[in-house]
This record gives sequence, structure tokens and C-alpha cells, in this order.
Amino acid sequence: MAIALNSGLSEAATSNPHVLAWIRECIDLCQPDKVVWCNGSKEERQAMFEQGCTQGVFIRLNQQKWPGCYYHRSNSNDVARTEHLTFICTPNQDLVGVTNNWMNDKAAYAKLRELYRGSMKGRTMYVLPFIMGPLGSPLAKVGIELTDSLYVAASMSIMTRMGDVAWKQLGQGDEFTRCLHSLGDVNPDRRYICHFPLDNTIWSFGSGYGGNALLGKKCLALRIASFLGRQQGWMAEHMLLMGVQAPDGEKSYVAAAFPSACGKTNFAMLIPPEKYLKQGWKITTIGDDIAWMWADEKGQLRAINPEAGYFGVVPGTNMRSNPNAMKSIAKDTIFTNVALVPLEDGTYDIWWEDSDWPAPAKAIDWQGKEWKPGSNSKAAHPNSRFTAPMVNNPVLDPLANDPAGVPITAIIFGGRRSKTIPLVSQAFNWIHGVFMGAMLGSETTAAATGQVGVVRRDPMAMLPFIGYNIRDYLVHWFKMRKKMVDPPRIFTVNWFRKNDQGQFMWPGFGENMRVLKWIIDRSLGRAYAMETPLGWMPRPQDIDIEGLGMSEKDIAEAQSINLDDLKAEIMSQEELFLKMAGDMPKEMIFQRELLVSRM
Ligand code: SAT
Ligand code: MN
Repeated sequence: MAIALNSGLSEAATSNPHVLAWIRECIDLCQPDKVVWCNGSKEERQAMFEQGCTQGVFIRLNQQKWPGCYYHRSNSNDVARTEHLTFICTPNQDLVGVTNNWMNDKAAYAKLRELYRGSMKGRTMYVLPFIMGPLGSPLAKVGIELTDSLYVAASMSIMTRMGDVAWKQLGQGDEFTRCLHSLGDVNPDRRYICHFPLDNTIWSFGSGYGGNALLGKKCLALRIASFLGRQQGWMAEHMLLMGVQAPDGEKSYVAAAFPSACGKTNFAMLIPPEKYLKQGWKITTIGDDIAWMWADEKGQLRAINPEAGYFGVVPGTNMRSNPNAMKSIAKDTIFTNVALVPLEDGTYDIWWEDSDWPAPAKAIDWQGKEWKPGSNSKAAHPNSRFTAPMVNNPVLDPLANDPAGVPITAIIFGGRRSKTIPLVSQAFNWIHGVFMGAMLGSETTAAATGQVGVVRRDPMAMLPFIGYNIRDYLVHWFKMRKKMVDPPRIFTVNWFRKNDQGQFMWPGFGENMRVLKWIIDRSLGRAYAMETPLGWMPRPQDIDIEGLGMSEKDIAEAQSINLDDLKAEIMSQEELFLKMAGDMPKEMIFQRELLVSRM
């Protein structure tokens, strides 16, 4: 960490004139006391933690149990993404379409400038240069975040390839995302997450939490990148990336889109059932949240994970649900908004609901209040998170850092649906698959503020992240087909279907391997399927149930299509059609007609 006083630029780590001019403007506007140029080193992160502990930003956890781990509590009004305060700012509204909040770009700059004015007085501005994507990848993008949050600085050093590599990649060029972040007074009335895709700029004010503040993640790698991807002919998607290795060594890669807090991290780190492990099956992780994909010169869809760490939901993470996540968070991890457990020696442990440990007799909950078992509240916030470096993951794929990415064999869409949607189905073709993805619905979770548990349409699990007009986004998906010789096969899954007694019909977690195997076999043309109104579906005997404790009849039930439910589903899809009105691409209208006529 180089510390610069006065102008803030005397210690600059780059001579890039575009960077210096922009940072000068931001210093003049925000008036920080101090500017710190970060280099992304391990020592620097350690220094940030030490400093954070003296400032009360971090609490050091018991280092025997949690080596290199720190605790952070965010403001209790600031614990999830705030979609209603998230804006795409352009000269006219048609650029952002009906699914985004829009602000006129000039008006947004003017409004936020007043908020930023002097907002860093008495604070330090951290300059965080970072790369999204493996170094040297054709899609890798440079961003620079200026922030007055030490938590954000330390988190970005885990979540991105941060530091001098970014200055090197940028050189003297002007192609970088300008990310300005200030906590302000963390007041929801003065909270704005603004994206200016035409200027490759993000201004985030008034929130210190995750997707609102770690600007490389949802803001850059999804909203801005999706916009750039459409211009440049590639895709930025809310997808995990995983490798599936068969016993004979055959390796396939799968991309899967699920809305926030629907188990993407668990799926990306899946441990196959005992039987599969014995046979030699292996799952590896490339990424757990975001995929950037392009068609290479041979017409093969390839993907990279732009991130370098995991920002995962903590509650429910344990050695049964996700042992690889437990190992990933065993060291060098930041825990945000879980419960803090004071130990007798004056150090701290942590705890969360549905963890490997019994509830402590006493804890401090995510709001900083005393908590006891039987207290009428959660100890850890349902959206409490871990921030862990991906190198900790024991099943990190050897190609996770490969600039050439990995070839994609199958794309999976999934939502959290207690009714109607079967366990697995395959689209008839790419266009049908895009329709399937566009019609994805999911019951809302704690990852965003608002009501939890209502079904909302979440096209490609991208509803909160498409950085431009959804009409053009869907057309872009259709057009990508032309760039590919043999496009990945597309599937829909639902791990969350419940029976009339309210019990899950599918065990999920590692057992998802059984569905995944059918998906891979189908994609490579060696598994059976039957035609249904929804798409190709396995017969019960096509899913391996050996050792599962489920019968073929149970599978048939999890796969059943109830025509009345399906009609209601199609009616509720109407919502998106009406919203988009005359803007719906004709492929979508035809696919809907075909679906209705198949019924
Ligand atoms: O807070 S984040 O947006 O990064 C997490 C999520 O909602 O997926
Ligand atoms: Mn996500």
C-alpha cells in the first residue's frame, strides 16, 4: 500500500494519463484525507485486516480455528442488493428497456455528484486496480475501483485479480471501467447503484454490501459486461461453470444459471455420490456465479470465470451440504453478518444456522445484539456471506486460470420452484432453449431486499443484471446461435419441487450428479429421452436411482407434468410478454405458440 498525501497522485502506481485525470476528478469531488494505491499483495491484504481491526471494520477470529479469517458486520439496513435503488443511466429509456430502473445519465451524474461532494472527508480513498478474467484472456477486462471502504478494498483483493497486473494490462490505454464507490452515510434514502454503460462507468453510493459495493461483481461483470458483450458479440451471464470428468477421463464443461441464493455455489462444488466417486467421476469448479462466454474461431462456445473468489451464502453451508465450500472458507476468508461467538480466551468464533456446530449458548447476532438459542430471531442473517479466494477450493479446475477458457457442452437453467416445473427437461434446440431460459421463474430469496418466496420471472436468472434492453438481450441470445457450429444443449432443472406434503421430491446436493450425468450423456448423444410438451425428458429408468432410496415411481412424480398447473404457468409467463408488449422478439412469440399447441 503506497500512501499519498496532498494531491493523492504523487504516489501514483501508474502514469496512465486517463487514469490520473479521472482519479484527480474523483479526489476533487470526494475530498478524501488520504489516497492509498493498492497493489493487491498478500501483505497488503494482511495490513488492511490489521488496520480494519483497529478501526472496528473487522474483528479477528480465533486464528487456531479460523486462520487468516476476519469478521465484518454491515449496517443492518444494508445486507442485500437493493434492486429498486439500482439504475441503468443512459440518454434515453429505450436503451434500458422495461426490466431496469432508468435514470437519464446527465441527471444521475448531477444528482450523485452532490452526494459524493466531500463524502470522503476524514476518510481514505483506496485505489483498487483489478482485472476481471484470467490474465491474457481475450475477454479479460480492467476496472479501477475508488472506494472509502476498507472492507470493500480487502474483499476486492480476494474477489478479483487485483494490483499491478491490472496496470500492466491497461498500459496507457483508456479502456477500463471507472468504478466510484463511497459509503456516504449508509442511508437507504441516499443509496444509488448507478451504471453508465455508454461511459463504461459505475457510481455506487450509500451501501457497503456485496453486489452493491464490490463493483467488479454484478455491476461490472454482469451489467456493464452484458452491455459490452452485446456490442462485441459475446455473453456475460449469471452462471456457474463446472467441469465433469467421467471415469474414462472424458471431460465436459457445463454452465448453469440459477437466481441468487438457489445453490449455485453448492452445485459448482458438488461431491458426487459414493458410487460415482468409486467409479472415478470427478467434479471441478471454474466459477460459482458469473460466466463470460464467446464462440471461438472454430465455432465452439468457450467460457471463463471473470472472478477470483467466491461470495457465497453462509447459512446452510456445512460438511454435508458442501464440504468443498467448508474447505474453501477454512482460511483467509471474510465472514459478513454471521453470528459472532465470544470465547473464554477473549477471541471469537462464528456460527450460523444449519452449520456443523450446535448453537452456542450465547452469541452476538448479525445486528450486534445478544442472541441465545430460542431467541425469536436468526443469529446469522439469511444472506450472510463468505468471501473466500478460489485457490482455497480443493476441487478448483486446473483450467480455472486458463485465458482460453473451457469449451461448454451444456447450459442449464434452474429456479426455485415448489410446484409445476419438473426435475429436468431438455430443449428441442437452441431457440427453444433460449425461450426456456427466458421463461425461468423462481421464488424470491434473501439475496435481494423485498418479499421472499414469491415467484417472479427471472429470464436466464439475469433479471436484476441485464445492463440494457431485455428485448435486445433476448435477440442477442438468438443471434449467438449463428456463431456456433454445434451449440451446447440447453436444459431446465428444478431441485426444489415439493409434494403435497410439502417435502422436497428430490434430495438435491451431491445427488444432482445423477441428473447431471443424464444431461452430459444427452448432450453427447448417448442417452434416451422422450418427447413431452416441455421438451425432451428422461424416462424414470433413464435416471440412475441405484443407492438413492427413491423408486422409479418417485422419479416419475418429480418429472410429472400437470396440464392445469402448466396452463397456469403459461398464463403467468404472460406477465413478461405483456410487460415487453410490442418489444417481444418474434422467436419468443412463436415458441410460446408452439408450447401451447403441443399441449
Ligand atoms: O450481493 S451479490 O449480488 O454479490 C450476491 C448475489 O445476489 O448473488
Ligand atoms: Mn449471483
